[in-house]
Amino acid sequence: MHRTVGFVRAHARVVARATVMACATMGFAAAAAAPSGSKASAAFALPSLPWAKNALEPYIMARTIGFHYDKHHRAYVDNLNRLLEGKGAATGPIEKVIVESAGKADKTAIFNNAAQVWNHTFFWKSMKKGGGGLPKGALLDRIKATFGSFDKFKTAFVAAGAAQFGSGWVWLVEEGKTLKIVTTANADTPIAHGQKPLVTCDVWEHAYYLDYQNRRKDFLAAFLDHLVNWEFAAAQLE
Ligand code: MN3
Repeated sequence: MHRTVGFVRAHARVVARATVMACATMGFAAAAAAPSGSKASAAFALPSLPWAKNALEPYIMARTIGFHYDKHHRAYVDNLNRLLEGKGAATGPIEKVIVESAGKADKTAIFNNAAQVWNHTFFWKSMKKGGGGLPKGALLDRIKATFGSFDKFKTAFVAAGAAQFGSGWVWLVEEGKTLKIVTTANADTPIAHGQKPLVTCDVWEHAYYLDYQNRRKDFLAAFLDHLVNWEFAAAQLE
């Protein structure tokens, strides 16, 4: 969790609001309200996967995506809606819920579930069939300038993801005008810290255990070599 004292917190919240606006075009808007008279409906809907469940095979098998999306991602959506039910807090984009609950002791469950909904939606978009390899153009130039070479970036990204103790995420983000590799623990997310995510890989065991067991590094290497969607990453910078 980020620091929650004095100036640092106030500054972080201003930055985070700007991030919410920057993310507002990503398609995470709340679902339309229920027709009157119907049973109260979910405020946030589970976003569709951007590809078929078997599209990432053999690097991530359909069975893994099935559990990960239909059980884990859906549970975060359901939990969030249950937590927000009757509180009138589910209006507006989910980014607003995340930023407004971040670092608040009485809203930890709301933050965890909202951030996990957002992180997973972003993770699916961070991958595609036939992905991986080198990014193009300005993004490649910036990665080389920041990390020394694309291979050095890959080594650092895999090392960071492998070193994340327990559950969490590894990200390529832009902070200010600087690219960075960062990790977040559990549900935590760069959008709560004023950083702009470009791509992420989920390093919770549920993301890879069926396919890779304890070989998290092999999963991270497959993510970079065969799955990462660099066009999506580049689009985040535009
Ligand atoms: Mn996950």
